[in-house]
Amino acid sequence: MTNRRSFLTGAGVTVLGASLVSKAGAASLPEAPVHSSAATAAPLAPTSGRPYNPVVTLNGWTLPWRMKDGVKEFHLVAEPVVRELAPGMQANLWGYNGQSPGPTIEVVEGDRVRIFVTNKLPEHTSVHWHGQLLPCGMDGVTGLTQPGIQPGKTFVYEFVARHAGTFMYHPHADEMQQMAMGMMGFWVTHPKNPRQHAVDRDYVMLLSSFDIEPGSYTPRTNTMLDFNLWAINSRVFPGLDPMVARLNDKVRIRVGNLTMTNHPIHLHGHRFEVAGTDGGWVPKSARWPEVTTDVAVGQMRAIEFVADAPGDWAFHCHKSHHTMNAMGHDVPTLIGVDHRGVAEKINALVPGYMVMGDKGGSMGDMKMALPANTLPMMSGDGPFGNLEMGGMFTTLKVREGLARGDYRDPGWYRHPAGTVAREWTGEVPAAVSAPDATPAPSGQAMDARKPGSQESGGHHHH
Ligand SMILES: [Cu+2]
Repeated sequence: MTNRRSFLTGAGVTVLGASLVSKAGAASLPEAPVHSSAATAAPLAPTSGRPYNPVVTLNGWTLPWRMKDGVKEFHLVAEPVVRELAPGMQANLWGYNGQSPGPTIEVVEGDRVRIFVTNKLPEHTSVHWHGQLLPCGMDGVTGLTQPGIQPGKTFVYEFVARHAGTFMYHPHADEMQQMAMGMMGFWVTHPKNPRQHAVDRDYVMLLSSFDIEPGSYTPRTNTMLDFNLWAINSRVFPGLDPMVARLNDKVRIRVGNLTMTNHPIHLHGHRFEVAGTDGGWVPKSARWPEVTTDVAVGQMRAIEFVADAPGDWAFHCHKSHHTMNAMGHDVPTLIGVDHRGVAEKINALVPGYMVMGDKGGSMGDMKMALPANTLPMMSGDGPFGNLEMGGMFTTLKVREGLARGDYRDPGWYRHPAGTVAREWTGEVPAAVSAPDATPAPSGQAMDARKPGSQESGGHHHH
């Protein structure tokens, strides 16, 4: 754990004087810390106000506040940022305080909260506090509850965080563009009693998607559905840190979805319960065991489980194209197609041409020349080779003997002897094979359905 002071002076964090943000009224504005490192920041333990158990934003950070006359004051700056999606790829995004997603805001049930929002974008914006029960005029819907915050202007929002739970913030202004550019952030309201809903590790993540053409840096913001990068906290595998848990820790993972499609989130090796939504906590009697939970567009789900199985467990969206990076969309299915001779002929015309996928789609071990600033579709080095993953994928690493609050990557799991799937070298029993599917030689009688046949039964004998 770090306290606020060491957090602020830690690597990747710089504090901008408020005067850089706004000349008018500089004295009254809280500082707007900026975070540039893509590493997961240590949990930010509260130094004022009610105590709580801070969350960990995977590959992100929590926004420090100042206490002024009993009010928690935060300062968000909406601005263009450069985000490393994974080593080897940077994206020009929009976000808050130097990063996309913006910093996580953590408060306690009953806190009065004042949030200054400065707009350094080239167009107007607003901030909607998704899931909060607040005065209508603080809801952040441009045109409906407030005028847009024009470039260069600062607005102030103020409300009481009335109920504990899992929330998010995002613009309600030119939404399709601004969210496609990465503008969003997480919000956690902790319970007044820190023992209520207490867990040992509490991870938070927002799901986002981008459409960045291979070789370019800026998302296409008019894309409606055909995104090609599926991100957790604006990072894609192998750019995501593992989630770490001590054996038998109670773990919560809070997931919010601000993409334009649903994501069935799946955890290996454990059973979990959905303990909360953006509407609040689910009563214990209404929970049931799951290993996958669908997080629909605009929803949040807080899952809880006991990390009782040591190992490196996959955690991912179950839509298989959401665990791939860009370039996968226009590749035709070629399994079973005989390419022999074709590649050589094409190679004479297009040097470097590669036949892909005739034995399945595996491209993990292929070394292709990629355009600049482009990630491989399927990558990630594991202890047994290439993971062939991208996008919304990371791991939950459960280990015995970790210290409380130690979030460092413990390395790859060392499996007990005899517990890893291995090649069988003994006798193999004869396998039952499918009926011979070889087409009958021409001239031989066969039963075939004539396309479009109107005859009853549709059978036609040759
Ligand atoms: Cu998905």
